[in-house]
Amino acid sequence: MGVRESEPLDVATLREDFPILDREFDGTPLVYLDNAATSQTPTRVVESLVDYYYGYNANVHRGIHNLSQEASIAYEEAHDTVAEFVGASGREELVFTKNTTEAMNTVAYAWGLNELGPGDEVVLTEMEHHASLVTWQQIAKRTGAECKYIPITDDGYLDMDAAADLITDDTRMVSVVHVSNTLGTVNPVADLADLAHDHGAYIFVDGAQSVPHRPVDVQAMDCDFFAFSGHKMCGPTGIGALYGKQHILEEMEPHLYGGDMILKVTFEESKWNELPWKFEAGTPNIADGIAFAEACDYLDDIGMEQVKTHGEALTQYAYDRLSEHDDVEIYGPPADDRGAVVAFNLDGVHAHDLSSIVNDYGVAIRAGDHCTQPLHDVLGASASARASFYLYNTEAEVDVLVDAVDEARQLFA
Ligand code: C6P
Repeated sequence: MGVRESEPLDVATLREDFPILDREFDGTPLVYLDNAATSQTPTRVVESLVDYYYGYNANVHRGIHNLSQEASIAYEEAHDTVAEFVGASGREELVFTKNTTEAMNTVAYAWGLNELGPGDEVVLTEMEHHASLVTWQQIAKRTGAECKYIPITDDGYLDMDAAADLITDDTRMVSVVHVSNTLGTVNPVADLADLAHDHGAYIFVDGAQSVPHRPVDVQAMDCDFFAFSGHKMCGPTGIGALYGKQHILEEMEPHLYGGDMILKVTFEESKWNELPWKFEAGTPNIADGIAFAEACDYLDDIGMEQVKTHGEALTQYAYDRLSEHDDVEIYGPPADDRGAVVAFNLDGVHAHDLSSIVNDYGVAIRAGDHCTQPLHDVLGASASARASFYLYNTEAEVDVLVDAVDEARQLFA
């Protein structure tokens, strides 16, 4: 498939890349609308794993034999591919991690524990995922720093006036989600980066829900750190990435020690390896790293602009259809200004019951707090149901969801 900037996605053909979408449960076809949790994996990404294990499985950076050379080259080049996918300048700025959560923890431990102290502030938002909220909260407790939260407006945007007041010369880190996994809000991260930098602070952008769905350029947004996960963007589980500006990563001390992250070791001292290996201690996740790059190539071949356009159209459609009844409350900004998630509640039906009923229709959605408990407190809801879309979803699948929600409405009437 070539890049077709202006053409809509050929979803019917594209679905053939995802054999799992043909699954049925007792004759009911699967409708997979839980993509914000984990996306499905196309055949060529799975094949890249098989190719690795059947063809050149060996440890990297540790052997001069042929297999190790092949694995090392593929693993290193995977960093280049993933770096390029988000606009980083090269592999030096792109550390492979287990996932977004581990990327956050890497910066929190390697930078936060060393740099933060009493009087310092970390500014987050009320819509943070627990991956950043809990991480900075705990690092703040250990260092004596304080966390502050930018509030959201009634329509689910960040209150940027409050942001301007909260980010001060005491701020050392601004940690903000790019696209909210619950509200779908697309935050103005470049503006927040300017605000942070005006006060000498760093900004960490959580791109778990943006990189899979829209073109991202970390240099254009001028963030200092950026994190994302392979399993939400057609890649395998167990692999993600931390982007960091090279000069910052160079200044940072590693927080995990062991093999491959060193250049020279004596009984007294150790000298760290060059980037990014300094932050990849021990045998890395070689196979999944290579498959992660294959997923980036897959999305690149389709075209991220088309992926974005398709997601926006489907989100608008789902929003409109779910809004046909006024007993449905949808959280977050209007349909034409959000990421590909729609979190909602049906009056009188708990989100878990709703999720269970739509499951009988083959529809997979998520119910709960979506790892945003404090945000749900702000919304005044203990839980919500969430449908989330990706490049292979169709309007017909949204219709199945809406029919299933109708069924729940009738059952609980
Ligand atoms: N959100 C969801 O269903 P990991 O688990 O490390 O790959 O990603 C964590 C994470 C961080 N930030 C955001 C905005 C996220 O959405 C997620 C993962 C999933 O919404 C699982 S809780």
